[in-house]
Amino acid sequence: MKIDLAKYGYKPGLETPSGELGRIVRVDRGECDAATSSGILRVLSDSQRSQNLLAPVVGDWVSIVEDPDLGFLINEVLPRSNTISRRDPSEQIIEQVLVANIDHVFIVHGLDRPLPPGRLERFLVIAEDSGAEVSIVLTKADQTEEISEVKSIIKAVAEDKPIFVVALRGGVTEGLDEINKLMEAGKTIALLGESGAGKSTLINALVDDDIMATGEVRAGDKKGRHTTVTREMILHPKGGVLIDTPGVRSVGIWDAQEALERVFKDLEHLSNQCQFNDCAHATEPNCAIKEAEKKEVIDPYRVQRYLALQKELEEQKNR
Ligand SMILES: Nc1nc2c(ncn2[C@@H]2O[C@H](COP(=O)(O)OP(=O)(O)OP(=O)(O)O)[C@@H](O)[C@H]2O)c(=O)[nH]1
Ligand SMILES: [Mg+2]
Ligand SMILES: [Zn+2]
Repeated sequence: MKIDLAKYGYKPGLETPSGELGRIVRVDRGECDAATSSGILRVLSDSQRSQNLLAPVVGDWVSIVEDPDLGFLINEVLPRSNTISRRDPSEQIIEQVLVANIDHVFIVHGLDRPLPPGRLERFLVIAEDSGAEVSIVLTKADQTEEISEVKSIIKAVAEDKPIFVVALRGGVTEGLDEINKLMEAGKTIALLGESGAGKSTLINALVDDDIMATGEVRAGDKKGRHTTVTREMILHPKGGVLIDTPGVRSVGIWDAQEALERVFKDLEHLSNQCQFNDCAHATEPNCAIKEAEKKEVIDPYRVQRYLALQKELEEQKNR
């Protein structure tokens, strides 16, 4: 089936000198699905032969060639306009690129559970670091009476981010229109959030089709069951694509100093008024952060979380 790659985000300038242009819509071990103008192709990532080939991720634009023995091969990953990256969850201190070439990130939270501000801050830093737009989507509005409390938690750590609220249950689809308005041909939106947050349910509702499997959360603690196990790109009827991702409890930030400073610009701004340039906001005299804490104009827990994230980045630099 022919595919109009403009719907998948093709922009002039994305050219391959040799081979066919494709966009990675799904990655399994060593094999990927790629959308090309002639349809979805199953392609191998040619990293055995070309050692320096980047491992392709969902959202990548690639050049595909046909090998008489091996079939379709990716022979080049085109330069990425941006990535969403986190620290690899393995022991090693390395980067893991989650998705590439993203226009908008949705941080998805289910209102059937509490929202720890520290978790939101971490998601904000990795989303902000991509340079894409960032919004927060609250799902399961039918499951809580405390939406305004949750909104004030969000305002305290992400005051400038748009918040969307949806309720999707038994045929009820509240709040979808606002999100559907954002969809347009060529736009790529990635969804991040905890397992059970309702990412796949939201995508199904947006595309009005049961494409992604969804799973009940555990009755007691509302924990998700990790239903989605691979990152996957889904085409929206208006054009534009949504990327579903497996749920993660928390993310390790990666090489995101500037994003950290933007997410914590309130504290960055204050710390410019400390007496010492390298103030650690601990026991130094004339520390603007400590003074603001004493006056109770800033949340000391937010300061602690900020310093912990800074330390995390320092440790990565010094490895
Ligand atoms: N009541 C209600 N339930 C919802 C809503 N959105 C999602 N759910 C339910 O929440 C559960 C988890 O939804 P999923 O879409 O599988 O969550 P997910 O974020 O994709 O989870 P993982 O794939 O594990 O990361 C399912 O039982 C959904 O039916 C909502 O707005 N209201
Ligand atoms: Mg899912
Ligand atoms: Zn200070």
